[in-house]
Amino acid sequence: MDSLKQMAEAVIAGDVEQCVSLARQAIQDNLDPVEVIQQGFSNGMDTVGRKFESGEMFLPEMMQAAEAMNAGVAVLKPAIESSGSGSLQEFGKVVLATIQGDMHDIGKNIVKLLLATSGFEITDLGKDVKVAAIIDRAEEVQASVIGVSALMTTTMGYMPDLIQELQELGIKAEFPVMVGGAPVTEEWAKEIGADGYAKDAVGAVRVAKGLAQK
Ligand code: HCB
Repeated sequence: MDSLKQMAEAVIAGDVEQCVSLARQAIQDNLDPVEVIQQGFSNGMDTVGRKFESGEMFLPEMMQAAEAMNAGVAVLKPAIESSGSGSLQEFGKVVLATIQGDMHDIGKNIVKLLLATSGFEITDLGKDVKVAAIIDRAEEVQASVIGVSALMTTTMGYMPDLIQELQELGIKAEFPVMVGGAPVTEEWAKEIGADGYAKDAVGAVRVAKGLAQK
């Protein structure tokens, strides 16, 4: 089995030690740490999600898988940070949050890591963040981009609220909004009037750079 497949399997098994060991091996083998996260660990998470939905896995196993993935990502973090160009170019400020009602933050944290290592200054508001708090902080730090994450169909609905609120306050043009998270699609992002959509963290860096330079 190739190492990316082993990583996915280790996440599915919720095996923290194996995730750590595979991540360490990946660094030794000079594998691209971002590819390792996206093609390895995240693929495992997709399977976990499907198994949870079909009733083959339950909440404690999903939590264990999340712990294993976080442990692997933590090992890769310094390698991503040291490969970043953050100190070379400043692209602007991003206020990041997982939207109200939503406790999923693994993806948002990966987006944060890549944005930070690509030259953005990040204000991370964490998870389960109310629309008003996101807007307040964006105004306070004079953000170049607002990045929001939603992992559930039930919480995606707060994203249009954020955009509507910015419109009502007359500050929509000042704060472009980038949306993402597994259930979010490009079409939906357009429909709600978001300024950008990214399917993964690498895409989020590209989209944020475009929005920050407008
Ligand atoms: Co959670 N959960 N969960 N969960 N969970 C999902 C999201 C389901 C889809 C699983 C399923 O049923 N198939 C489902 C949601 C169904 C729906 O849509 N309504 C679900 C459910 C139902 C729940 C609970 C309600 C379960 C319960 O309690 N009965 C509960 C929700 C609690 C709440 O939020 N109020 C819950 C809890 C959990 C945990 C705690 C066990 C754990 C989260 C741990 C944590 O985040 N700290 C968890 C997990 C891990 C998942 C799955 C398996 C994986 C999510 C994940 O981390 N993926 C997920 C299934 C799935 O999504 N496939 C499942 C990996 C990351 C890297 O991908 O998509 O988040 P990502 O991020 C990408 C990408 O989207 C993009 O870049 C990232 C990196 O490449 N991106 C952005 C993300 N945000 C962006 C923002 C931008 O601006 C731009 C790009």
